[in-house]
Amino acid sequence: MWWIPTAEAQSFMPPAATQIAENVDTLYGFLLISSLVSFVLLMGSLAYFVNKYRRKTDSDKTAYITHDYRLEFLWSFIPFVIFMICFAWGAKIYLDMRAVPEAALQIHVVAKKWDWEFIYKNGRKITSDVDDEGNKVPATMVIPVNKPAQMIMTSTKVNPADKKDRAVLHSFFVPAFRVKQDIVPGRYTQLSFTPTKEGTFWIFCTEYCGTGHSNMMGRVKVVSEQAFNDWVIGDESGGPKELSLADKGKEIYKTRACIGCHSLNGSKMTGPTWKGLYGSDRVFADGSTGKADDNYLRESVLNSNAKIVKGYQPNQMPAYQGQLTDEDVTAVIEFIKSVK
Ligand code: HEC
Ligand SMILES: [Cu+2]
Repeated sequence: MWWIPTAEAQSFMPPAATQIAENVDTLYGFLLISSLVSFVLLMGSLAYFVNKYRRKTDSDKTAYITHDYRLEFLWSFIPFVIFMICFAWGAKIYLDMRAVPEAALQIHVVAKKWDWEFIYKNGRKITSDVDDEGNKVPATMVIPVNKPAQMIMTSTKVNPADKKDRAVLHSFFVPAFRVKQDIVPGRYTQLSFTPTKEGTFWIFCTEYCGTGHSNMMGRVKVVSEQAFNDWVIGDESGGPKELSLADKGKEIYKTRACIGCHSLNGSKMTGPTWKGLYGSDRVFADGSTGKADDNYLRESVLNSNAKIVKGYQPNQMPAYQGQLTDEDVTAVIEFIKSVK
C-alpha cells in the first residue's frame, strides 16, 4: 500500500522474505501511521486550546465545566474502534502464522547450548562447522522457495549421558521471516512459514540461554525448488548413507521391545496398534480425549501412564524416560507417522 514505507525505506527492518513478513510490516506501518496521526491531533489540539483558553486578563475566569457526555463518548469510542481494528488485524496474522499448511516440509530443529542442529526426515543432520581459520560456520538449513516449511523444535542436552547437564530454554527467530517461537526442553513447539525470496537469512536464538547465547546463530538458505531437489539428491548419492528418521525409529521399535506390544497392521495386542495413530483422536480411560500429535506421542513413549488409552491397562508399558534420548523419541515419532 502506498502509505506504508517499504521495507527498504524502513531501514531498521530486514527485507521481508515471507508472505507473513509482508503482512506483519503492513500492520506495523498501520500502527506507526495511526500513532503518528493521533500524536499530531492530540498535541496539536493541546497546543491550540492552551493558547485559546489561556488567561489573557486578570479578570478572566474559566467556565465551570464538569463533563460533556458527547465528548467523553467520542474520546473513548474512537480509540476503542482503533484498538479493535489492531486487535482483529493482529489476531488474523497471528492465526495465519500458527496455521500449519498441508504438506509442509517438516524439519526437526534441535537447540542445545549453544548451537543449532537441523535434522531432515531422510536422516541428514546439519550442524555448525569450523573453517580452516578456526571461525565458526553456522549450521545452514536449506529449504525451497514458495513451499511451506514446518519446524518441529525441541531443546536437548549437549550430551544426553551427562546427568548434571540440563537442557535450557531457547527461541528460534528469523528476522527476515518475522517469525519467532520459544523452544522448550521436554516438548515440541512448532513454527511454519513459506519463504517468498531466495537468499540466505540469519537465525538467532532470542531467549537468553547462557554464556554462549550471543554466538548462537544459524542460517536458513532459501533456494529454487530445482536447486533444493538437487541438494537432496546430491546428499543421497554421496557420502555414507544415513538412516532416515523413520528407519531409525523402526530400529528402536524392533530392538526396544515396542514390537512385543504394538502392532503395525491394526491388530490389538497388549498395547494399541500404531497403524493410523498419528493425528488420530484418542479417548482415554478417564473419559477425556486428545489428539495424537507430536507432544502426546512423546509423553506416551516416555511416561505412558500419564494418559491411559481407553480399553488398555495402566502399568503395562515400561517407562522409557531416561532410556531413550530425545533424538530416539523423535525418530520413533517419525516412524509412527509413517505407519498409515
Ligand atoms: C509391555 C507392553 C508394552 C511395551 C513393551 C511398549 N508399550 Fe507402548 N503401550 C502399551 C500399552 C498397554 C499402552 C496403552 C496404555 C497407555 O496408554 O499407557 C501403550 C501405549 C503407547 C502409546 C500411546 C498409544 C495410543 O494409542 O495412544 C505409545 C505412543 C506407545 N505406547 C509407544 C511405545 C514405544 C515407543 C515403545 C517402545 C520403545 C512401547 N510403547 C513399548 C504397552 C507397551
Ligand atoms: Cu539459546
